[in-house]
Amino acid sequence: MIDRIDHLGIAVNKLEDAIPFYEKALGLKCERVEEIPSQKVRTAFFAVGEVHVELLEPTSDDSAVAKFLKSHGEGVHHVAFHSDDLEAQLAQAKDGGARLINETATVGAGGKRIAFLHPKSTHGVLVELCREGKR
Ligand code: CMX
Repeated sequence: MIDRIDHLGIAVNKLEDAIPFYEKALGLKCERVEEIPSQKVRTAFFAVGEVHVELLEPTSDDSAVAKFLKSHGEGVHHVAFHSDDLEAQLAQAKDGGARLINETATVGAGGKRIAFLHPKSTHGVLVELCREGKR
């Protein structure tokens, strides 16, 4: 069901300060900036082959990313795996001992369906599972 890494989420203090590094120093192109009110973030996406880098800037002090920045500083925030069957993937994760942050998928950037696994149950990495469309 998991067929690729979809994106790496990187927490940054300000998109406008971080985007130039990816564009000028790495030569990548910012495809789009998108605000996701439900996650309290603004995001910027860069394609690297079929994988993306997603920069995450908090839009509120009580957002998950603001809390992460306070405790960890800027850096890798999550790894997102693409799955062709999100419901079955979540059931497998639960059976395998992962703690589901989202029991059912919610809508994230680009209209994708997303769900997170708690880092305390995944050897320290916040894991996102995602898929386009309805299932
Ligand atoms: N990666 C690894 N560890 C992390 C982490 C992360 N991104 N975020 C928190 N943790 C660790 C903390 O360091 C802490 O560990 P210690 O107890 O050893 O210090 C522990 O997790 C805290 O866990 P908690 O008290 O249960 O939860 P928090 O209130 O800190 O929230 C989390 C953490 C993962 C449950 C919360 O951030 C969450 O629900 N995330 C999912 C949603 C999200 O991240 N949205 C933003 C991105 C949206 C997008 O990509 O579009």
